[in-house]
Amino acid sequence: MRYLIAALGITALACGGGEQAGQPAQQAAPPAGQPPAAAVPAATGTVHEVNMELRDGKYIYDRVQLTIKIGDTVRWINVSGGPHNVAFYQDKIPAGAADVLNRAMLNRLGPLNGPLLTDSLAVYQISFAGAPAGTYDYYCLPHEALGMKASLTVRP
Ligand SMILES: [Cu+2]
Repeated sequence: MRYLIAALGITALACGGGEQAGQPAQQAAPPAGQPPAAAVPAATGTVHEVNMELRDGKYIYDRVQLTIKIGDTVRWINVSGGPHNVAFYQDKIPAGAADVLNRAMLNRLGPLNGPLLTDSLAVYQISFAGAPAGTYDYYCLPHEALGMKASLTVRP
């Protein structure tokens, strides 16, 4: 997908630069408003926020249990006590979820393992478009031993 976007960008630049006054553009640009060729699972546009905090001496996700719908997005916010991250347990997610998550999670440290957020109020978000329904248990890599864990339920 990245390559496709890059190629389109170059094409657009080449067209614009090569265009002479009084000459029609030679290359037809892809029709505007056309959906991308690849099938992209539908996103609902709903965003759920989960704060990651050090509160009363405990490292927490402020929503230990959160239920969302397939296609929703979850946004984690580094409020205090960081660095924090979001890492899913390989054996505590539905069948087929790992592939979806590994595609949806940007800048991963490794499989199912999101980047460490160090900046105050830094955010990390994951789209659950195309994700299988079920329970997703996750933890914070730096604070797992201190009990920083939570669970998402994804509903159809
Ligand atoms: Cu943490």
